Amino acid sequence: MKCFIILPCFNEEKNVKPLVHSINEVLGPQLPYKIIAVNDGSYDRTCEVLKDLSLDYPVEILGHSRNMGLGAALRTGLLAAAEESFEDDFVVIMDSDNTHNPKHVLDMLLAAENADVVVGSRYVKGGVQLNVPLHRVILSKAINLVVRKLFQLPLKDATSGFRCFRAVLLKRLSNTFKDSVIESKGFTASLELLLKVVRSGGVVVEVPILLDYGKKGGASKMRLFSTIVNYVILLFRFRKLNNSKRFC
Ligand SMILES: Nc1nc2c(ncn2[C@@H]2O[C@H](COP(=O)(O)OP(=O)(O)O)[C@@H](O)[C@H]2O)c(=O)[nH]1
Ligand SMILES: [Mg+2]
Repeated sequence: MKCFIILPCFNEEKNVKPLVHSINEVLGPQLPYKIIAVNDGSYDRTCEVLKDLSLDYPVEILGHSRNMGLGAALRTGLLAAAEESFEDDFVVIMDSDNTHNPKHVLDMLLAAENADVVVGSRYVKGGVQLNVPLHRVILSKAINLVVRKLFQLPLKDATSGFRCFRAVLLKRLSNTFKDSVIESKGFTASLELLLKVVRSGGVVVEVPILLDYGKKGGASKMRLFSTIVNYVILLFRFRKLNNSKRFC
Protein backbone atom coordinates (compact mmCIF):
# COMPACT_ATOMS: atom_id res chain seq x y z
CA MET A 1 0.00 0.00 0.00
CA LYS A 2 1.37 3.39 -1.02
CA CYS A 3 0.26 6.93 -0.29
CA PHE A 4 0.32 9.56 -3.04
CA ILE A 5 0.25 13.20 -1.90
CA ILE A 6 -0.86 15.79 -4.44
CA LEU A 7 0.41 19.32 -3.84
CA PRO A 8 -1.04 22.05 -6.09
CA CYS A 9 1.59 24.79 -6.06
CA PHE A 10 1.25 28.36 -7.18
CA ASN A 11 4.01 30.65 -5.94
CA GLU A 12 4.76 28.56 -2.85
CA GLU A 13 8.55 29.05 -2.70
CA LYS A 14 8.36 29.87 1.03
CA ASN A 15 6.06 27.05 2.05
CA VAL A 16 6.68 23.94 0.02
CA LYS A 17 10.11 23.09 1.46
CA PRO A 18 9.06 22.95 5.15
CA LEU A 19 5.92 21.10 4.08
CA VAL A 20 7.82 18.38 2.18
CA HIS A 21 10.19 18.01 5.14
CA SER A 22 7.32 17.45 7.52
CA ILE A 23 5.53 15.06 5.13
CA ASN A 24 8.71 13.01 5.05
CA GLU A 25 9.07 13.13 8.83
CA VAL A 26 5.52 11.84 9.33
CA LEU A 27 5.12 9.37 6.46
CA GLY A 28 8.72 8.29 5.81
CA PRO A 29 8.94 5.92 8.81
CA GLN A 30 5.39 4.62 8.30
CA LEU A 31 4.78 3.69 4.66
CA PRO A 32 5.93 4.17 1.05
CA TYR A 33 4.79 7.52 -0.26
CA LYS A 34 5.18 9.74 -3.31
CA ILE A 35 4.52 13.44 -3.68
CA ILE A 36 3.06 14.68 -6.96
CA ALA A 37 3.67 18.44 -7.02
CA VAL A 38 1.82 20.37 -9.70
CA ASN A 39 3.63 23.62 -10.35
CA ASP A 40 0.96 25.76 -11.95
CA GLY A 41 2.91 28.44 -13.81
CA SER A 42 4.52 29.86 -10.65
CA TYR A 43 6.64 32.94 -11.30
CA ASP A 44 8.61 32.73 -8.04
CA ARG A 45 11.25 30.07 -7.23
CA THR A 46 8.73 27.25 -6.60
CA CYS A 47 10.03 25.23 -9.54
CA GLU A 48 13.69 25.43 -8.41
CA VAL A 49 12.73 24.58 -4.82
CA LEU A 50 10.77 21.52 -6.03
CA LYS A 51 13.69 20.38 -8.20
CA ASP A 52 16.04 20.58 -5.20
CA LEU A 53 13.59 18.64 -3.05
CA SER A 54 13.24 15.93 -5.70
CA LEU A 55 16.94 15.12 -5.27
CA ASP A 56 16.36 14.00 -1.68
CA TYR A 57 12.70 13.01 -1.52
CA PRO A 58 10.21 11.06 -3.69
CA VAL A 59 8.84 14.15 -5.45
CA GLU A 60 7.50 14.03 -9.02
CA ILE A 61 7.06 17.47 -10.57
CA LEU A 62 4.25 18.06 -13.05
CA GLY A 63 3.53 21.47 -14.42
CA HIS A 64 1.60 23.87 -16.53
CA SER A 65 3.59 26.41 -18.54
CA ARG A 66 1.10 29.12 -17.53
CA ASN A 67 -1.13 29.57 -14.51
CA MET A 68 -4.34 27.60 -15.09
CA GLY A 69 -5.88 27.69 -11.61
CA LEU A 70 -6.33 25.37 -8.66
CA GLY A 71 -8.97 23.22 -10.39
CA ALA A 72 -6.71 22.46 -13.35
CA ALA A 73 -3.78 21.71 -11.04
CA LEU A 74 -5.84 19.28 -8.96
CA ARG A 75 -7.11 17.61 -12.15
CA THR A 76 -3.57 17.15 -13.47
CA GLY A 77 -2.44 15.69 -10.14
CA LEU A 78 -5.46 13.43 -9.64
CA LEU A 79 -5.38 11.99 -13.16
CA ALA A 80 -1.65 11.25 -12.77
CA ALA A 81 -2.22 9.58 -9.39
CA ALA A 82 -5.15 7.55 -10.77
CA GLU A 83 -2.84 6.32 -13.54
CA GLU A 84 0.18 5.57 -11.33
CA SER A 85 -1.55 4.00 -8.32
CA PHE A 86 -2.77 0.48 -7.60
CA GLU A 87 -6.30 -0.12 -6.32
CA ASP A 88 -5.26 -0.54 -2.68
CA ASP A 89 -3.29 2.74 -2.61
CA PHE A 90 -4.46 6.07 -1.18
CA VAL A 91 -4.32 9.54 -2.68
CA VAL A 92 -4.23 12.65 -0.49
CA ILE A 93 -4.70 16.24 -1.64
CA MET A 94 -3.60 19.10 0.59
CA ASP A 95 -2.63 22.76 0.35
CA SER A 96 1.05 23.44 -0.17
CA ASP A 97 0.95 26.61 1.94
CA ASN A 98 1.99 24.64 5.05
CA THR A 99 -1.30 25.22 6.86
CA HIS A 100 -2.36 21.55 6.70
CA ASN A 101 -0.43 19.35 9.13
CA PRO A 102 0.69 16.06 7.50
CA LYS A 103 0.24 14.21 10.82
CA HIS A 104 -3.49 14.09 9.99
CA VAL A 105 -2.74 11.92 6.94
CA LEU A 106 -2.21 8.99 9.32
CA ASP A 107 -5.69 9.52 10.86
CA MET A 108 -7.13 9.75 7.36
CA LEU A 109 -5.54 6.48 6.26
CA LEU A 110 -7.05 4.71 9.29
CA ALA A 111 -10.49 6.19 8.61
CA ALA A 112 -10.22 5.27 4.92
CA GLU A 113 -10.50 1.61 5.88
CA ASN A 114 -14.26 2.22 6.17
CA ALA A 115 -14.76 4.94 3.54
CA ASP A 116 -13.98 5.96 -0.03
CA VAL A 117 -13.08 9.52 0.86
CA VAL A 118 -11.93 11.02 4.16
CA VAL A 119 -12.28 14.79 4.57
CA GLY A 120 -9.99 16.65 6.97
CA SER A 121 -12.56 18.73 8.83
CA ARG A 122 -12.27 21.95 10.80
CA TYR A 123 -15.84 21.67 12.01
CA VAL A 124 -16.20 18.22 13.59
CA LYS A 125 -15.45 17.62 17.29
CA GLY A 126 -11.71 18.01 17.82
CA GLY A 127 -11.22 20.09 14.65
CA VAL A 128 -9.62 23.53 15.07
CA GLN A 129 -8.77 26.50 12.87
CA LEU A 130 -6.32 29.13 14.06
CA ASN A 131 -5.46 32.59 12.73
CA VAL A 132 -7.98 32.42 9.88
CA PRO A 133 -9.33 35.87 8.86
CA LEU A 134 -12.94 36.38 10.00
CA HIS A 135 -14.30 36.91 6.47
CA ARG A 136 -12.87 33.53 5.42
CA VAL A 137 -14.45 31.78 8.41
CA ILE A 138 -17.82 33.35 7.59
CA LEU A 139 -17.56 32.41 3.89
CA SER A 140 -16.63 28.82 4.61
CA LYS A 141 -19.36 28.33 7.23
CA ALA A 142 -21.99 29.93 4.98
CA ILE A 143 -21.12 27.71 2.02
CA ASN A 144 -21.11 24.62 4.20
CA LEU A 145 -24.54 25.52 5.57
CA VAL A 146 -25.97 25.96 2.08
CA VAL A 147 -24.39 22.72 0.84
CA ARG A 148 -25.84 20.77 3.79
CA LYS A 149 -29.32 22.20 3.21
CA LEU A 150 -29.30 21.75 -0.58
CA PHE A 151 -27.80 18.29 -0.80
CA GLN A 152 -28.52 16.81 2.66
CA LEU A 153 -24.87 15.88 2.96
CA PRO A 154 -23.92 14.51 6.38
CA LEU A 155 -20.71 16.58 6.24
CA LYS A 156 -19.62 19.64 8.20
CA ASP A 157 -16.64 20.71 6.06
CA ALA A 158 -17.41 20.00 2.40
CA THR A 159 -15.05 22.79 1.25
CA SER A 160 -11.91 21.58 3.03
CA GLY A 161 -8.99 21.11 0.63
CA PHE A 162 -7.41 18.34 2.76
CA ARG A 163 -8.76 14.95 1.63
CA CYS A 164 -7.80 11.33 1.27
CA PHE A 165 -9.23 9.17 -1.52
CA ARG A 166 -9.07 5.43 -1.98
CA ALA A 167 -7.22 5.01 -5.27
CA VAL A 168 -9.83 2.50 -6.45
CA LEU A 169 -12.51 5.23 -6.27
CA LEU A 170 -10.29 7.74 -8.00
CA LYS A 171 -9.64 5.32 -10.83
CA ARG A 172 -13.39 4.80 -11.20
CA LEU A 173 -14.00 8.57 -11.28
CA SER A 174 -11.22 9.16 -13.76
CA ASN A 175 -12.58 6.40 -16.07
CA THR A 176 -16.10 7.81 -15.84
CA PHE A 177 -15.37 11.51 -16.15
CA LYS A 178 -11.94 11.54 -17.82
CA ASP A 179 -10.76 15.15 -18.32
CA SER A 180 -13.99 16.52 -16.88
CA VAL A 181 -13.36 14.93 -13.46
CA ILE A 182 -12.86 18.55 -12.33
CA GLU A 183 -14.37 21.30 -14.48
CA SER A 184 -14.07 24.19 -12.01
CA LYS A 185 -11.11 26.44 -12.64
CA GLY A 186 -10.55 27.75 -9.14
CA PHE A 187 -11.20 27.04 -5.48
CA THR A 188 -14.65 25.49 -6.07
CA ALA A 189 -12.89 22.42 -7.48
CA SER A 190 -12.75 20.67 -4.09
CA LEU A 191 -16.51 20.92 -3.57
CA GLU A 192 -17.22 19.89 -7.17
CA LEU A 193 -15.15 16.74 -6.74
CA LEU A 194 -16.84 15.88 -3.47
CA LEU A 195 -20.32 16.28 -4.96
CA LYS A 196 -19.31 13.98 -7.83
CA VAL A 197 -18.03 11.39 -5.35
CA VAL A 198 -21.28 11.48 -3.36
CA ARG A 199 -23.40 11.31 -6.50
CA SER A 200 -21.40 8.30 -7.65
CA GLY A 201 -22.28 6.49 -4.40
CA GLY A 202 -18.94 7.05 -2.61
CA VAL A 203 -18.91 6.88 1.18
CA VAL A 204 -17.45 10.05 2.74
CA VAL A 205 -16.41 10.48 6.39
CA GLU A 206 -14.67 13.30 8.27
CA VAL A 207 -11.72 13.34 10.68
CA PRO A 208 -10.79 16.40 12.75
CA ILE A 209 -7.83 18.51 11.65
CA LEU A 210 -5.94 21.53 12.91
CA LEU A 211 -5.65 24.22 10.24
CA ASP A 212 -3.14 26.87 11.28
CA TYR A 213 -3.25 29.85 8.94
CA GLY A 214 -0.44 31.45 10.95
CA LYS A 215 2.02 29.02 9.34
CA LYS A 216 1.32 30.38 5.86
CA GLY A 217 4.13 32.31 4.21
CA GLY A 218 2.66 34.97 1.89
CA ALA A 219 -0.95 35.85 1.10
CA SER A 220 -3.88 33.60 0.19
CA LYS A 221 -4.26 32.87 -3.52
CA MET A 222 -8.04 32.96 -3.22
CA ARG A 223 -9.85 35.79 -5.02
CA LEU A 224 -12.84 36.32 -2.81
CA PHE A 225 -15.42 37.77 -5.19
CA SER A 226 -14.89 35.38 -8.08
CA THR A 227 -14.81 32.43 -5.67
CA ILE A 228 -18.22 33.38 -4.22
CA VAL A 229 -19.68 33.78 -7.73
CA ASN A 230 -18.22 30.41 -8.76
CA TYR A 231 -19.69 28.70 -5.68
CA VAL A 232 -23.15 30.06 -6.54
CA ILE A 233 -22.83 28.83 -10.15
CA LEU A 234 -21.60 25.39 -9.02
CA LEU A 235 -24.41 24.96 -6.49
CA PHE A 236 -27.06 25.93 -9.07
CA ARG A 237 -25.57 23.52 -11.59
CA PHE A 238 -25.51 20.58 -9.21
CA ARG A 239 -28.94 21.43 -7.81
CA LYS A 240 -30.38 21.33 -11.33
CA LEU A 241 -28.72 17.98 -12.00
CA ASN A 242 -30.05 16.73 -8.68
CA ASN A 243 -33.62 17.62 -9.62
CA SER A 244 -33.44 16.11 -13.09
CA LYS A 245 -31.48 13.02 -11.87
CA ARG A 246 -29.31 13.22 -14.98
CA PHE A 247 -26.10 12.65 -13.10
CA CYS A 248 -24.34 9.31 -13.54
N1 LIG B 1 -1.88 25.02 -9.06
C1 LIG B 1 -2.46 26.08 -8.52
N2 LIG B 1 -2.55 26.07 -7.25
C2 LIG B 1 -3.11 27.14 -6.70
C3 LIG B 1 -3.57 28.24 -7.42
N3 LIG B 1 -4.05 29.10 -6.57
C4 LIG B 1 -3.85 28.51 -5.38
N4 LIG B 1 -3.26 27.35 -5.48
C5 LIG B 1 -2.84 26.39 -4.47
O1 LIG B 1 -4.02 25.96 -3.86
C6 LIG B 1 -3.81 25.83 -2.49
C7 LIG B 1 -4.80 26.71 -1.81
O2 LIG B 1 -4.41 28.09 -1.92
P1 LIG B 1 -4.18 28.92 -0.64
O3 LIG B 1 -3.53 30.21 -0.95
O4 LIG B 1 -3.51 28.03 0.37
O5 LIG B 1 -5.68 29.20 -0.18
P2 LIG B 1 -6.25 29.38 1.27
O6 LIG B 1 -5.43 28.56 2.21
O7 LIG B 1 -7.66 28.88 1.17
O8 LIG B 1 -6.16 30.83 1.56
C8 LIG B 1 -2.35 26.16 -2.25
O9 LIG B 1 -1.63 24.95 -2.24
C9 LIG B 1 -1.97 27.02 -3.46
O10 LIG B 1 -0.62 26.93 -3.83
C10 LIG B 1 -3.45 28.23 -8.81
O11 LIG B 1 -3.81 29.14 -9.53
N5 LIG B 1 -2.88 27.11 -9.31
MG1 LIG C 1 -4.24 27.08 2.16
